[in-house]
Amino acid sequence: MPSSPLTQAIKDEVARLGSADIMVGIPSYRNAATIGHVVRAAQAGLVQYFPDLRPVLVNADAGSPDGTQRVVVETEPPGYVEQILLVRPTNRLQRVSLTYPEVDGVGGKGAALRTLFEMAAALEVEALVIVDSDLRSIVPEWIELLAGPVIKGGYDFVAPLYSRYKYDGTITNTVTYPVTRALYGHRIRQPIGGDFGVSGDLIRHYLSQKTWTEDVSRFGIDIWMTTTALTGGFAVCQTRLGAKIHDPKDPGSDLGPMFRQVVGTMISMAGDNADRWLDITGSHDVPAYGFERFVDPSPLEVNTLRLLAQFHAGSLTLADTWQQMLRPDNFECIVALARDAGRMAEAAANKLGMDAESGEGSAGHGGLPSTDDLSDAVADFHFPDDLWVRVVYDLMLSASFGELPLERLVAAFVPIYFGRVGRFIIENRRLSSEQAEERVERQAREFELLKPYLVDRWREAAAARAAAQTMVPDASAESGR
Ligand SMILES: Nc1nc2c(ncn2[C@@H]2O[C@H](COP(=O)(O)OP(=O)(O)OP(=O)(O)O)[C@@H](O)[C@H]2O)c(=O)[nH]1
Ligand SMILES: [Mg+2]
Repeated sequence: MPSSPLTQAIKDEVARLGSADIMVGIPSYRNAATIGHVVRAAQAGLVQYFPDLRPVLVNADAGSPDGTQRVVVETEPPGYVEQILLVRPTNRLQRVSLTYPEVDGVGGKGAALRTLFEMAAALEVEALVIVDSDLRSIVPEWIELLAGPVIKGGYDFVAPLYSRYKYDGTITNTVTYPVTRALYGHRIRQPIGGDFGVSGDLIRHYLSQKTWTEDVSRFGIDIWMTTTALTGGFAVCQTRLGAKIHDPKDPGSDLGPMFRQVVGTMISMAGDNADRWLDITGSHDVPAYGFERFVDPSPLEVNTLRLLAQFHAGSLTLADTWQQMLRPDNFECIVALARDAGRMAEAAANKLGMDAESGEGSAGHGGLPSTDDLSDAVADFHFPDDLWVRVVYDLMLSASFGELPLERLVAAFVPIYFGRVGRFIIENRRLSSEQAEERVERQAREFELLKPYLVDRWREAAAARAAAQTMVPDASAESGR
């Protein structure tokens, strides 16, 4: 890891706290509206479930201008929790809100977590729980569900298991879940869920890593944590948290940068760890902790037309990159699909009185039609599972063995991801959450089934590269004679 010395203020805080057994870390950026509830739930969880441990709660904020830190500091003190839950904890809960330093000039969620790891290591905690600050559905029990497997079960890494609305978590559903499963063989359903439990040993391992990048300082952090736990051979499990309800995002407008950071990190780690996944076939379940819950998460709306329009727009500006990135037959299929997407989105926009390019409702048209109505209007758009798997694998291959830099490839891939998400939403519009889940599983099986497509090409390219490298000294020796 690059060095990011804690600021003097943070070091002073660590010195004041001395040591702790369990820590809850909450990264935040502009979360004044929601973080109060998260802090209250986390405090209550620490006091109620771990009354004999020495607990600390730390908020690592980006210097939010909306008063996020003030909300944390002004949230009811731990004494309030003791009163309403009628518990007498042995140790007083300590609460801190601080502004974290950037890592090599880059701030973001990952940089916030980096400070939390360093503090947790300095305090010598047994378990660190990380929870997002935009959560609505967190309850005190989440702290037990995330820390319990570490403290009681000897696990090092606890990933969340939650029901999410069928259109939420699209990067997870289309890429990080199936690729992590196919590569490393562990069925971790939410590898970038954002809410984790981590052991003291794994925190020290994180801090010893040399693979920290700018993307890891941003939203690459979650897949970095999960993958580092897997490649390091740590004991991983999942925990049943119920529903994840948080600030909603529309994939087409909010998730482009996040996709680049998450997928860029996933791919560069796959490149660094090929010897750990090339021989793995199939996958296995990962143990789950906690009682089953059946809850329906709140729905969220997605602009399907904009997703398809962006897929098409990508084909107009990025075809050269796509051609270098994808195998020729896959490239032809993708370009044809993008053309379909553009044609259907335009026809649908005309019919619904919307702007075809942006997918926005035009003036005078009251609000956007619902996701279902938008999806009905483009129901004939298809994007086959096996084509998606092949293009994701092509992306991984060209990132490791091609000419173009990873950032450019991943950025160029975003519109293709939009196309795939568009199809996923169309396909799931009339389905229940369980049926949509079955589609995610079907696609994950396809990633496993086609893994030889990736592995065979990977081995060929690696062998060709090794051969080229052994040629080079000979050639220079020749010319030197
Ligand atoms: N400290 C810090 N926290 C951040 C920053 N950006 C995001 N976060 C926090 O990271 C957490 C997750 O961010 P979200 O934007 O909710 O992302 P997400 O829920 O993982 O994304 P989706 O599941 O795809 O919607 C929240 O607690 C944010 O406050 C940042 O720049 N600095
Ligand atoms: Mg969120």
